[in-house]
Amino acid sequence: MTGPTAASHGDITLLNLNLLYVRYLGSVDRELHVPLGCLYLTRAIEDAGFKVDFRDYQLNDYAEPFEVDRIIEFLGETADIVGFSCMANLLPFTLLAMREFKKRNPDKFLVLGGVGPKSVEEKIMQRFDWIDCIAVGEGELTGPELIRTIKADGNLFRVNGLYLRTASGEIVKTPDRERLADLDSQPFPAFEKVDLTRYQGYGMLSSRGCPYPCTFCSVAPVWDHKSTFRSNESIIEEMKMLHESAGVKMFLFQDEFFVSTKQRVMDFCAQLKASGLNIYWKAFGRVDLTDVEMMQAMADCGCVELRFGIESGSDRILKMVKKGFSASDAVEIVTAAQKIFPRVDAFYVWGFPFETLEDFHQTVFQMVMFRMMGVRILPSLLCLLPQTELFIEYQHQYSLDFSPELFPEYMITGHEISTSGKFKIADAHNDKYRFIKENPDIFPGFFHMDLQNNILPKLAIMRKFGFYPLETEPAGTDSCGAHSPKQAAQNIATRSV
Ligand code: B12
Ligand code: SF4
Repeated sequence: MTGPTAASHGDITLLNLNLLYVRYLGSVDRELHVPLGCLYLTRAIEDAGFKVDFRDYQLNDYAEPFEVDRIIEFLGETADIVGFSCMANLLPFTLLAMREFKKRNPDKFLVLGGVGPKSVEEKIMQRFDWIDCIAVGEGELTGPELIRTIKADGNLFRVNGLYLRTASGEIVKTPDRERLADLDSQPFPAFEKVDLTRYQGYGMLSSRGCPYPCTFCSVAPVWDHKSTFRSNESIIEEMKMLHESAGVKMFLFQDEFFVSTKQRVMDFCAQLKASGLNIYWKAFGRVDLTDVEMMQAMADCGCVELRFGIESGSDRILKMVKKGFSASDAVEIVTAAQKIFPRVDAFYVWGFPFETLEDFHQTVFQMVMFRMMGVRILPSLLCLLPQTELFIEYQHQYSLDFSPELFPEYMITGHEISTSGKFKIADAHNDKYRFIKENPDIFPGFFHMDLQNNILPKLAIMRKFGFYPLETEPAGTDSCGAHSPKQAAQNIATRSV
């Protein structure tokens, strides 16, 4: 089934493990998103004259995809260099799958990339000797250089943006990989490598990175707090190409800094309207960078959903996490947005170790109020990703608690089963959680700070107000509302063909 076989290996086999998979007792929620990061990387490698054997694990149809043997089966025959791309949620599974793959293919060179290993690269290299190399940051320059160097003399210590191991076992980090300054210089992702009609989510990136300092956030540090931009012409050209070649009607702007400046957004809207493209789109706003005129212009050219990271209804918390706006600013802009767009999303983070019950009640109050206005509320339990300022600052003040019944939304992997308001680890996946518990410093996102006194009492309140299912209710979730192409309210198709 699934993966291609021997005939198609090239200079590198690249496996996409960035995927959305939520398992319930009787069903699975899978949303297939075009794997943009891997396709940008593929384009750059192929333009440098190498052949990429790209495999998207989203397209597997295994009943149980998270057994390491399934990955081995999916990969089958590969190139001599095998790249794995993952986010933090599937990092443990990816590492275990790479161990098994290396056991069976000791001569293959295994590279780990993507945002999953961010900030824990050195620990991974020290502890798991089956990983030959970790690539950090954007891959468009690193990927081709890596292949070229392996094919030449193998001296990877000359390639920027890598973690490597010397013959004596020492871990070496090469100089940082420079960011791509001009995103327009990058060609479009290698869409021809995938059957676009198989996907439901068509992402777009108008920029990369966010300059803000929010202490709980993993996006900004992933991109080293720097942002780079594409021109509106390039973005609209890509939308046009996808619309014409694959009938894409709904585009999901994935970048958090879409609304970087009013002028840029107003120009984009004017150009999109002038292009005559009959499409819909969704994007992220930011409370203090968005105003009524801008939102009206967005809605006038097809924007059907705007999402705001509100995070907290408490000014004390907003200040502590360096969010940069107040609770009343959020009320004002979300109220205005709700009158303009068919759908408005409000994201919250709860469970900060320094969040008092008073702070928390202010958040719940705001969420209830927005919900009554028709705003979609998407609360997420704080996820302690290792690159976040919050985790770095508080990691020594609290022990890390593990609960097999409760994981932050960010760490849902598909190994666990979401039952009525709780998670359940299937016996077959106990090995993954053993691995996680043995390495809490590498996988802190699966843990909590003060489960008993901080998280559980707040969860009970969330349940009481209907933001999480009661233990007696069937589970269901808008777990990845951030990216979701679902547009139930309007029944707008993702593609026209
Ligand atoms: C699009 C997206 C998704 C898509 C992924 C689509 C796909 N199939 O690829 C979907 C919707 C599936 C998704 C899901 C999730 N996502 Co998401 N997602 C994003 C988003 C918005 C953009 C990612 C992207 O396209 N980046 C742009 C490309 C260019 O970068 P890239 O993918 O990192 O790839 C580059 C490099 O990393 C490198 N590279 C990548 N792989 C490899 C491999 C090799 C070998 C090499 C050499 C280089 C290399 O080269 C690429 C080109 O430069 C980011 C936020 C952001 N703005 O970055 C969050 C983000 C990646 N997601 C995140 C998370 C946590 C999730 C979820 C796990 C949880 C959640 N609730 O969102 C879920 C999965 C849930 C589940 N139940 O399974 C976190 C990851 C944190 C971390 N440190 O891992 C991010 C950073 C958002 C955040 N708020 O923190 N996501
Ligand atoms: S939470 Fe949003 S605004 Fe804050 S740093 Fe992260 S992406 Fe930027």
